Amino acid sequence: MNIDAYINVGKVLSVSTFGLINLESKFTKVENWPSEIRDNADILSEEERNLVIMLLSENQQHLFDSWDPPGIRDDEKHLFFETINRLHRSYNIPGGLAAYLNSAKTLLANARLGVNPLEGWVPEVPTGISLIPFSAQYSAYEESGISDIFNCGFVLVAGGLGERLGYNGIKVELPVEMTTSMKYLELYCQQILSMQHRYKLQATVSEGDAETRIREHIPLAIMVSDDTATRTITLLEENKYFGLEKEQVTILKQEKVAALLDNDAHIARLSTYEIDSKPHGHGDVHSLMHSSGLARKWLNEGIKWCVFFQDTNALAFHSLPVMLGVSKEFGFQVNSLTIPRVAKQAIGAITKLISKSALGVYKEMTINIEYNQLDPLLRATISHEGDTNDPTTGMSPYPGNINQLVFNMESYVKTIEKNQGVMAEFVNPKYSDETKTIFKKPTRLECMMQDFPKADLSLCVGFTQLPSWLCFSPCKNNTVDAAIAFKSGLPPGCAFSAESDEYYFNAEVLRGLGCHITYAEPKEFLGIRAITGPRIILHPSTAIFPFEYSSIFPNPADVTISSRSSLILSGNVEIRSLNLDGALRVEAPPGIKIIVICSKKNVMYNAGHILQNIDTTKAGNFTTRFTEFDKMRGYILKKMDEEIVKAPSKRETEYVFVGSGIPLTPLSQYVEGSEDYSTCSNCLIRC
Ligand code: UGB
Repeated sequence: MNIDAYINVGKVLSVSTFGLINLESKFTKVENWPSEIRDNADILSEEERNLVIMLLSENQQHLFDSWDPPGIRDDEKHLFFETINRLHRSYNIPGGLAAYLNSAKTLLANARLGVNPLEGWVPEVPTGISLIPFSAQYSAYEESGISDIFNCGFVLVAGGLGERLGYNGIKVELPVEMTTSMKYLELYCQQILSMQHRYKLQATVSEGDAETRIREHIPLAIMVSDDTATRTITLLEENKYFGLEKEQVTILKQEKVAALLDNDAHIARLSTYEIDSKPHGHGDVHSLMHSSGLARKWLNEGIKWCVFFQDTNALAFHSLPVMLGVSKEFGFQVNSLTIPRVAKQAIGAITKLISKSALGVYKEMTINIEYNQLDPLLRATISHEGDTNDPTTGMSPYPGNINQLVFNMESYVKTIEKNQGVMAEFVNPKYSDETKTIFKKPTRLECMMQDFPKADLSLCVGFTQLPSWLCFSPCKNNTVDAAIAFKSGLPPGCAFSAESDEYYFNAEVLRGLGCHITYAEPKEFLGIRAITGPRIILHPSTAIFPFEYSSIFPNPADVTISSRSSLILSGNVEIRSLNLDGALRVEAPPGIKIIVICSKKNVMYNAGHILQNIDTTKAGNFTTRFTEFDKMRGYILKKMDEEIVKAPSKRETEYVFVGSGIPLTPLSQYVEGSEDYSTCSNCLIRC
């Protein structure tokens, strides 16, 4: 343990078995302890006594209020100290819990006074790359980035409570959409697995990368917290890591920090012997990547890019090759994926900050300004109107951060080996009075992973901007807040909108290729309106990146999909022609390809899937009949009918499907044009 933090606050230190105690403190003498804890002195170990000295020195006497005399609930008292010790030792800044409380006092005082944490910095709109999907420029970056897919290491931050969503489980177990019910974690694992299968051989390997040549896997790290650890690990175990090898997944656990009651940083209790603690923010991921040795290990294994992503954004990886291409072209050591931001949207803003001192020293950094800090910063520097839209574009001039970050692995490791991965902290208390003295609920210090560039202003930082339909639609908000956001013109960011956007992404990529897609009129559920069809889902084993879609749909002009249709593809599938008005599911198992040739004349028709409104206000059997996933959507997806195409045997490797009711034909026996003569039992239009 390093003593700097204590020296900074001017205290004299001594190293004890516990760590550091303040020898000047009057609390080194038991007689100076408050009576409740003094009475218990004899039952305490030396380490526990030192913790008492530290707590009392830090003005935390209230923690011993209403303690029982010795002999009563002693086990709970020892558990209390266990928690304090954990909070002390796990805090990633030298000085432990005392350093935390001291920082908290300073930050809380600043928050109360409304001190601008960015005093001296003036924001500007940063320059970055804004791309039009599927333009020549987009495709060039995509092509340049694809050879580095196997050189990525993925880091999922999944320690958050999901308080805004109000869901009781872990967010990564939520289904992305109800057509396949694929869970977020399953989707991410399957995407990594598919990237590994498809792009291993294309990995660019430089001469020195001996490890890359023998590396079999793309690694995944998942940061969890006490709130999410057990359920995340159980989910992985129960599902055999969704196809990944257990050893390619590393779980990093972030510890919590003490919750604080007031501006004096008094630690909050849940009960007499129970401390209230909360997650410290996703910024902990960098200190864990460092302290676990994982970042260094990945670098040694030939990982060139570290990809950070959040728990519920199903669109996260479609643009990864583009980001890699941009990072390579511009030498970005930190590349943030951004979207056009609507003023006041609860996403941070990527901003170039300029500081010019009186002595003429010039500094600049491109950094995320969190949504709660942007408005005061703009008011203090640019305009008293704060966070508003540019009247010409109707959008905020600052690109929106979606916490999808690609870091150059080498400079990442270099930086965290210098600063131990410690990120700057902030506090965001919600006050219940005008004098800003009472908190609505206990607060805590937090840190953010996107603050990484603050650690080294010489890092080359940039962004890649894409429209949100291509890269961002999280499931973060409960339906009430989502409806309020929707009404004020902001993205709802809830289960329904995330599901709708997943279908929309696929449909829009197909439409961009030239397929004939008809969109359904938006429907309203629980006060949120969104497009509900067609519902097109491509499993990662079929395609992830937009350019991959063109080999699945080689003749887009021969593909027509109606607004109420559902098309679900998995495995090696090729749709040469299709006219769909209903639900079609094509599942090619590993090693087999299924080619769909349903000529335009044959409308593949069936009752398909429908969305049925559910009345969430009804009590009674509503609570038992519908799952929490249904209730957070306000509808259920009813599968009335669907055509399921599966390969019959493994004798052949390629099969052709020509229409409903007709057995698959091995490609070798397929006679071109035979589909035109097929009679489809479900066809409305006879061939
Ligand atoms: N998370 C952790 O792993 N640990 C924690 O202690 C806390 C969170 P939120 P937030 O894209 O919509 C972020 O709570 O923090 C994980 C950006 O800061 O969902 O309000 C958690 O599990 C903001 O700039 O988001 O805002 C989740 O996976 C903007 O980009 C992730 O961290 C915004 O996301 C994010 O946590 C957005």
